[in-house]
Amino acid sequence: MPRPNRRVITVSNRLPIVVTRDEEGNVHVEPGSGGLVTALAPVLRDRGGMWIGWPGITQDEQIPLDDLIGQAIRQSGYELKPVFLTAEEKRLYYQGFSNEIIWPLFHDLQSMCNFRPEYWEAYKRVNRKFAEAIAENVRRDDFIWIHDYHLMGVARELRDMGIQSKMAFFLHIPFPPLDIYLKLPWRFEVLRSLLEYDLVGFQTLRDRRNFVQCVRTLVKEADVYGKGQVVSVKLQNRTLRVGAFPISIDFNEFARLAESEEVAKGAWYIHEHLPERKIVLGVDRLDYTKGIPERLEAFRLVLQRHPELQEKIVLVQVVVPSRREIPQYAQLKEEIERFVGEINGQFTRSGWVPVHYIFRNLNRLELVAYYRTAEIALITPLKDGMNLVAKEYCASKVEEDGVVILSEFAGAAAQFQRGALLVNPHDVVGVAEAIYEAYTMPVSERRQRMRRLRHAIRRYNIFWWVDAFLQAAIARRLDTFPVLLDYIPTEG
Ligand code: ADQ
Repeated sequence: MPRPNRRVITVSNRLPIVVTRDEEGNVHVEPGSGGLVTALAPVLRDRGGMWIGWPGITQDEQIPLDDLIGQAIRQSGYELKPVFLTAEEKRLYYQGFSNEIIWPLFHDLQSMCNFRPEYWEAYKRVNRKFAEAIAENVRRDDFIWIHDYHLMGVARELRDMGIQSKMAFFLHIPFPPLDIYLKLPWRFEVLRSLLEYDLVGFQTLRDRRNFVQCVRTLVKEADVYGKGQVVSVKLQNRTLRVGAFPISIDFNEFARLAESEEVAKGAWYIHEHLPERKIVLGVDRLDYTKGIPERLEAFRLVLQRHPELQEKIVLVQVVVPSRREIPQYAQLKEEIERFVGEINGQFTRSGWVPVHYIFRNLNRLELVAYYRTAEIALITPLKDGMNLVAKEYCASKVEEDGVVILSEFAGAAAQFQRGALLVNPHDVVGVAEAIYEAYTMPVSERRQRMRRLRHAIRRYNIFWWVDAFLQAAIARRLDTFPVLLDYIPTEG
């Protein structure tokens, strides 16, 4: 473990705060509440660390945030340092380089990339801005932990500024195979910057292997050695570690919420309106990587192939609005809505609507009520770093009954292979048949599978993840890690 007095400086694109405006135009700031914040908050509080990031509104909006951030700091118990972006930086660095290049490329969708040189220039500029904010606040002994694909270039900038502190990076999205990575016009610069960290962490062994293969191929002097969860990369003058750390959730928090009276009431209310029907649940951010149209097609197919399921199941598809300034996202929304309309038009009978479509943010209690009440979770991304919805669903199944249908291409598949029904999301017939299998699965098998899943998620929770990552960054020996598995499909 890092020395107890070593401060942790966490850096992510977004600060863990939510800035909202009420009907009268007053601005409010509240501390964020995701899994990462929950896990890192005690670490930051105990060690006196800080979180550096963009507050989510641009300088051009001219909203004075100082007092509000001061308030958020008092509530969260650790320091928050905002990095301000202009509207143009947001457009080129965030929407452009991060979300029109790296996001699609790293999810194997190179045809959706928009490789504009001005995006790269802005990315470098903003990464330097983040590096400057870190340099102003860091002490020699601090541990700097940088998150995600928006900030891959920060290490290079910091080293150029002479910062010697230990630095680690975690990539929340997949790392692509060599053939795809090679398409990136700035492939050497990005790789070289990643190699400036002391530890680079990925979600799965597959991502780690992809990264190592890119390093071996593109960086002639690199020598990779070791095996297991964490390996070492030796360069001319230094060595860094590269590892796989499957991110997780605060299991107990979800289980506790699921057992609360509010959630029990909410869950009852949802099912009361869908009597004697099994609920198949999909929950995703609006994103083309989540495979929502393919999933709808599979649902249509199961109703056709097994007509006895008609009037017996409903698909509740929750979509969280996201990145709507990017045209592909707006198109996707239209495609989903057209598809839902078509399926409902084709199958609806008096008293039964097959697809219930919800397009908005749900609060935690509503979300957990859906998790708790749905008999089947249908989680079929075309590619996903991990997928926390799958883990949240299992943690919320306090009665240990429920079936997970999960894409082989979600990072979570490796950990779920003994409990979930794993599917190829492109194989819509296969997904349709998995829905049928889940629907007809005997209760004893459902329970056995769900128990296994819950056991693994309870054990390898978000607190385990933070500890494992910090240990890999600092520990001398690396033999204390559990053996991680990969998922490899088998025939038949
Ligand atoms: P995401 O792509 O956002 O994250 P995911 O891991 O599924 O994907 O997390 C989504 C989060 O949003 C979940 O915590 C869920 O509870 C929340 N959420 C979903 N629907 C909601 C709704 N309607 N209302 C409110 N909240 C909702 C990226 C990567 C993932 C990786 C995570 C963490 O793309 O692969 O698992 O980071 O590393």
